[in-house]
Amino acid sequence: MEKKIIFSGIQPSGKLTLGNYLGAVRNWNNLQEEYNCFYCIVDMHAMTQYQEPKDLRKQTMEALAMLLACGLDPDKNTLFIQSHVPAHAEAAWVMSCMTYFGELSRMTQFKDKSAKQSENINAGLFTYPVLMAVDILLYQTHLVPVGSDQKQHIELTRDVAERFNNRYSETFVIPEPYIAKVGAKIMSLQEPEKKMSKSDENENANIYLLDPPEVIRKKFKRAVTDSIGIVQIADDQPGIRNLISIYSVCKNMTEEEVAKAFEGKGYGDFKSAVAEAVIEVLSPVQEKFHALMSDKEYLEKVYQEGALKAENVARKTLRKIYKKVGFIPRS
Ligand code: ATP
Ligand code: LTN
Repeated sequence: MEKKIIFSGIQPSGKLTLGNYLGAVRNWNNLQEEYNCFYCIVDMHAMTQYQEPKDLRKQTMEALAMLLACGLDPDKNTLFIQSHVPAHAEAAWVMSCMTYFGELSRMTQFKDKSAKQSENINAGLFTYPVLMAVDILLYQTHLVPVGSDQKQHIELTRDVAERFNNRYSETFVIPEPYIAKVGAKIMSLQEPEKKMSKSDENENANIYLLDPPEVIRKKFKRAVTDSIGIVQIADDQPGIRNLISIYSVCKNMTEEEVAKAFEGKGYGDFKSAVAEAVIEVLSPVQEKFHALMSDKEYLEKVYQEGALKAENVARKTLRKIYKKVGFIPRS
C-alpha cells in the first residue's frame, strides 16, 4: 500500500522557539517511517513581515539545519525551501480566485498580525492562507502536523479544495489537521495567555532552541506565574499550566503525573526542574545544529535534492489545476 502523505511548513521568520519544537517539529520525527513526508521552509510566507534580506537568508539556512538537528532524515523526508519550487506561487494565483474576501477576513492569525504590524498590513498577509493551502494541496496531502494555532488555516484549505473539486471535478485530496494532545500550544513565558511566537519582540517571553543553559535557567526563573503558590492544573494559573505542559512533553509524562510529582513543592523548585528538563532535551539538538551549520555544502545538497523531489510532485498537480480551469497547455 502507498504511504500516506504528510506536509508541514515552518517560517524562517526568526529563531526557532520551544513552541515550534514541542508543538510541531518534534512530532514530525515520529512520522518519518510511516508516511511520505514533505517539510518546507516557507520563506515566501515569512515575507509577510518585513525581513532584512541578509537575515532571511541566514534564518532560512538555520531553519534547515535545525530541522536536521531535531532528527529529520533527508533520505526519508523531502526537506525543501518554498521559493525553490515555483509551482507554489503559480498555483496560489488560481486558488486565490477561489477564496473569498470574507473567508480571509475571518482568519485570526491575520487579525492578530495586522494588530501587531499596523504599519504593514500588506496584501500578502491577507492572502497568506491561500499560499498555505496551495503548499498543502500541491502534494495531495492527507495529514498536516501543526500546532493548534494553524487549525483554522487547515479548515480553510479543506473548504477551498472542496470548492475546486466540486467546481471542476475531483483534483485534490482533502487534508486533515494532525495536532498533538500535549504541547500543541506552548504559551509565552511573560504573557501566558498568548502563544509563544518567534516574532515576539520580548526575548524573555521565548525559549529559543539555541539558548544556552544559563539563559534557559534565567528565563524560567523570570517566567510569570501567580500568587496561588500551588503546582496544579487550574484555569486561573495559565503560567503554571504552561510550565506543567512543557515539563510533561519533555519528560514524556501526563500533565496529571507532573502535577502530582510536584505536589507540595514551591514554584522556585518547579521552575528549576522545568529548566533542567528543557536543557536536557535541547543540548543534543544544539550540538548537532552547530556541526551542521559548519557544513554549508551538505546543507546545499539537502535543499537542492529536496527541491527536485518536491518539484516533481508539485508540477504534476499544477499541470492538472491549469488544465481543469481552462488554461491552454503550451505544448
Ligand atoms: P511567527 O511568530 O513568525 O508567526 P511562529 O513562532 O508562530 O512564527 P511558525 O513558523 O508560524 O511559528 O510555525 C511553525 C510551526 O510551529 C507550526 O506548526 C505552528 O503551529 C507551530 N507553533 C508555533 N508556535 C507554537 C506554540 N507556541 N506552541 C505550539 N506550536 C507552535
Ligand atoms: N502557516 C504556518 C506555516 C505554514 C504551513 C504551511 C504549515 C506555511 N505553509 C503548510 C503547514 C502546512 C504557520 O504560520 N505556522
